[in-house]
Amino acid sequence: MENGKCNGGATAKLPEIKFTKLFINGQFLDAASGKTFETIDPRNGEVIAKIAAGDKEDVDLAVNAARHAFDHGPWPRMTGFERARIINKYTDLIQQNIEELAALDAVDGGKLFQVGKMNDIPAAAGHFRYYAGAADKIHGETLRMTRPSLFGYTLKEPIGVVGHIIPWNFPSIMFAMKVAPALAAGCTMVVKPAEQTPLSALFYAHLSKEAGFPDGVINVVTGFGSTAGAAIASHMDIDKVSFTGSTDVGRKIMQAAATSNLKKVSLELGGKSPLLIFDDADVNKAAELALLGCFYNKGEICVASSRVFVQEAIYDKVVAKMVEKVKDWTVGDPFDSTSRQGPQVDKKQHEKVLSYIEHGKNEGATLLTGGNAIGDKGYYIEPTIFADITEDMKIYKEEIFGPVMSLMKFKTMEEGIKCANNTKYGLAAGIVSQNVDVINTVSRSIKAGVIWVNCYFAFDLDSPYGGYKMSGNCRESGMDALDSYLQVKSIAMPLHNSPW
Ligand code: TXE
Repeated sequence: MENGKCNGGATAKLPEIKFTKLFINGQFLDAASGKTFETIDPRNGEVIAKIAAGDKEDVDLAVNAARHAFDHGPWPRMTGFERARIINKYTDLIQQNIEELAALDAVDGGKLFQVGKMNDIPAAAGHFRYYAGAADKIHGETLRMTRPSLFGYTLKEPIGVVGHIIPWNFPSIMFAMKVAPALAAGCTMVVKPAEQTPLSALFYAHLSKEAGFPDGVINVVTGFGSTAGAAIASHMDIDKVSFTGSTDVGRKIMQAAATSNLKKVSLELGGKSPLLIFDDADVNKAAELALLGCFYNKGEICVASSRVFVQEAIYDKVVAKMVEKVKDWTVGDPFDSTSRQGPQVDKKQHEKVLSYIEHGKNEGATLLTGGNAIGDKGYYIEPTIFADITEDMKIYKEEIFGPVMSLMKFKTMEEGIKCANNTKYGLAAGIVSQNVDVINTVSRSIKAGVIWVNCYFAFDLDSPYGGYKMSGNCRESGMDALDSYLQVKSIAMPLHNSPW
């Protein structure tokens, strides 16, 4: 291959698949229809396991269990301390099973095993530990009230039964990001993992039983979006749906909520995030950040810096450095510790990314490196960089969700800001500069929910994360996420026996 290196065989052990059924009310069950679907290994297109295909009937069963656990069970009535104890035990169990969980995400989603082991699963555990610490710190406010005769205060109460619909690109982190704050708040829930990557969610379900959550608090219904996912979005007895995925499906979920019970909706959607490299940047560091920002997790990340803008004075140097460095961006088996990029998640995503690459070539962009599928087995694609992009090109405007970078040149800071904001999305942005005035002006001018300065993917449990514009309407991580699973109740009473 022309860029990147293709490496050899796997080095880590493949996981044993122990859990393939729905997890409802503390039991592993077949789907009511008896149907299953195949989950596929993207390294070779082979079937890993047959998984229960949950549908509306199964969602109803799971929602009934969650409803019963919420209305009559101990979970929302426990003290925060008691909830924290169980969530902490769950965290310990996740930490004891890091290798197995990382291996499940690697074989199911083509994600790098080493990165899973060092980052994704520890980060998932971190979410549970973080929100365990918050479970006993949920409180309302004493109000001043405008009428002196009234005493008023607020309570924060759990929102109720939550439906979590999660995507395939970060199966463990997404599970934890949604489930952990909802648990701390005292909610009960039904989780639908993506059909491409159901394996780790079922393992998390198994661990939840061992941790001692009461039955019905965490339910997992595997299945397809148009069936199980749609049943969650339109369910009359779910109080909130939290969704991460495509903007198109996000719109459908909002519509389903509007036409059913007006459940609350949290959406974390697509992106086309810009990285702005200013002419005072260190060329080597800037090139590294650009490659990492765009090709990490094979570009299957909603905050990928898929549009890279370089100020003209250093444009040629940065481009040359990226083209040199991408040669070391090794594409290969996700179990091989020398791989930096595994296969795309499935055939559909592989074909989608390759078709965008064809569009780029046909629309007149200059292919600097990559541009091809790798091998005849599995869903591997070369890290691909296009230059001479114009703003009307499809590859510039649409989320590709693969290892494809659009590279552009800008002259002034004002032009850079304008280019960065020229998108319907607003999830994240990166700035590479040493100039504090530039950093401050640009970070305040970009319409995005997350700005990373001289770094990229600087996620932190304490740092709220979410989109402006069509990238979504919620914040995950931090205390904002906890708040999104709580609702405020205002209570007022007269002081003394005075008229109010
Ligand atoms: O996503 P979907 P897909 C983007 C990315 C990618 C594209 C398509 O651009 O190329 O979306 O990926 C469930 N009602 N992102 O098709 O369909 C589905 O089962 C209820 C961005 O896989 O949005 C899965 O659990 N649920 C992204 C989840 O929604 C439905 C992550 C996501 O699937 C449903 C993934 C329906 N009608 C893809 N249809 C991000 N923001 O990180 C599907 N689902």
